[in-house]
Amino acid sequence: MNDCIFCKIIAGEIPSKKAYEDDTVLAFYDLSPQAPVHILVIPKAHITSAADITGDNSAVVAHIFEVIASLTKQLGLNDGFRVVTNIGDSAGQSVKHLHYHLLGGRDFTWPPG
Ligand code: DGP
Repeated sequence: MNDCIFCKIIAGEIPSKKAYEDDTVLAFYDLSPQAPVHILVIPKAHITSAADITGDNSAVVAHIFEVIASLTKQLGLNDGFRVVTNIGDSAGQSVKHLHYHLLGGRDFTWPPG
């Protein structure tokens, strides 16, 4: 996607601080962290949001959660962490490329705002 910020980060056209990368998944630190640990985990294939996950593209989502589990162990988030994905404007999705926010290093309230 030509105008997608996250596709540009994947392509290396916009710099990012990487936490993990393989052939299908990239994890990088959020520019505007909302917790001591705030990493975005994204598929390299452009999927607009979790509302666009189908049987044809869902394998990468399972892999994303494997990456998240591995990252949290590496980062020592043993007391807990939160994974959030915003879908659409009313949920506050500002970048229309599927991404999972991995947040940790502090306590979180429930329900979220
Ligand atoms: P959301 O609001 O759920 O669509 O989250 C998008 C997140 O992406 C937001 O927390 C800020 C982050 N973000 C936006 N642009 C960039 C960027 O160029 N680099 C990095 N590292 N993060 C970005």
